[in-house]
Amino acid sequence: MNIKELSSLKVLENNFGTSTGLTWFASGPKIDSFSPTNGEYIGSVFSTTKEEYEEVIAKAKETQLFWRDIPAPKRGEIIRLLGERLRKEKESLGKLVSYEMGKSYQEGLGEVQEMIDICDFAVGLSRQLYGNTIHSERPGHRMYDQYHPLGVVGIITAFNFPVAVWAWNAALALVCGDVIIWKPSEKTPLCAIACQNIISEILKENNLPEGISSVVTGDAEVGKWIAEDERISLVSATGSTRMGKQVAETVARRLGKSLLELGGNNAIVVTPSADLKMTIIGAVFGAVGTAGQRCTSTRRLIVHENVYDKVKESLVEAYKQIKIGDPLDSNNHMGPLIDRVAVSMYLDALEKVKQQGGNILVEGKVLEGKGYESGCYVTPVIAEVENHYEIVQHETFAPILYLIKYTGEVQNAIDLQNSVKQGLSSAIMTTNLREAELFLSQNGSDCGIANVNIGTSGAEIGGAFGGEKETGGGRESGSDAWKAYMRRQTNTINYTANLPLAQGIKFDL
Ligand code: UN1
Repeated sequence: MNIKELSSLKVLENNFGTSTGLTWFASGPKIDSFSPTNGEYIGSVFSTTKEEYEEVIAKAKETQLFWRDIPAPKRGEIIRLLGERLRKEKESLGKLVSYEMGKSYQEGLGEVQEMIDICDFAVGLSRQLYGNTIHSERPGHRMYDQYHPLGVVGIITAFNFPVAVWAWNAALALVCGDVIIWKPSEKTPLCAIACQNIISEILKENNLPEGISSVVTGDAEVGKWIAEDERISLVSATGSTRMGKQVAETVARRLGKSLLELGGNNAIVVTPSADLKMTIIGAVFGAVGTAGQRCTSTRRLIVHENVYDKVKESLVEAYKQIKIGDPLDSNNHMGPLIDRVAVSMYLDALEKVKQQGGNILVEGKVLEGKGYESGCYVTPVIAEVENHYEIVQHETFAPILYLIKYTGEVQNAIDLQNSVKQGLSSAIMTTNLREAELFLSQNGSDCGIANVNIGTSGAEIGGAFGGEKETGGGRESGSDAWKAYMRRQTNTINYTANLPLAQGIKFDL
């Protein structure tokens, strides 16, 4: 791809990795960005030094006092403009995502669509930051709760959704009256620069000050500064469970708030009554979409013995059709993994599957030759395994789909589905109402997302997104996820000349 096509995003105009909203600076070690699609060097950014970080946080802190005073619907107007600008930049930003991260162009566009959708959602939300009115137990008293801006929000994002996850957090936090500091993955710094350039123009056009939306770049050390920083009220972190545990511990030590969206080990349960055509499409997209690097990717297929052989055959057949190659070429279904480190993790996992007794149905390999020069293209794998294998219990960020057989009642499949440490996304394919309802009941899936007759990935922004157990418990995006970005206050007002105490306590002087 010709990177000049992306000139509207200004990603190559400067190579500073720090921004306080309107201006760019930074002088720390260089981060180079290479495209996994062809191995070519795209550009570099200078990472943020500790002194520069201090400058960013001081500015953010100061500006939050200004921003929290702007009426929420007016803040919403800025997000409306952001959504408008994203509509204009959808193709160019989608291309950059595809080129720098390696997901298919369709999925790159899908990611930008999520950004647009969350902006629309946040604009409406800016007039709906409701609290409840509560009937007081005391005469002449009124009670209600209200939500105030929280302060500075730190956003740590992963490479796999290099723009959308920032937007989920940014759009909500900004309408809620918070200011934001973003630390993107060092694997996709140019996507972050593009987003920051987009929001920066809107801030400039509206004469808004520095410090509303900032970016800092660097490795885990920069993430640690954010997690340790008492001036940051909420740390929203998306990534591996390992990273999330470190962030959670550090933030908890200072009793700060964290919002964690970590690993998944997502399964689709396929019951005897499942529509198999739908099942195969849902499972294949879930397993190979984004080359298996979504946190909602389908990792396990738990299939009833009555339909097991049929599902197995259809899947193997479907995998033969998958075209792997340049993600910007719309004929291809699957692009590369993010880098060679990811490739070696994939190979390592395949080794373990074999060692632990798995039966490989569709072999995995690293592709070589024309078009595959980056060394990041691999083939998607299907392996027959048992759920308790150590490797199956782990999230491997690669296109490896595990096939697991269950017998008897659907409860047995649900138990297998729940027998992992992660709890993000889950699905059941069934036309049996009893099975579907059981799966969604308190005795069913223990995940934050539970679907019927759709796959595990591709959640809409309107629902709260996140999961339980080692997935971290946070909820981002739709529904009432905004509440995490605000502080709640309960107010009681006495409009009488008496002072009755709650709980019926008598206290006279
Ligand atoms: C992620 O993988 O970090 O459900 C987020 C999906 C997307 C979000 C995935 N809406 O696949």
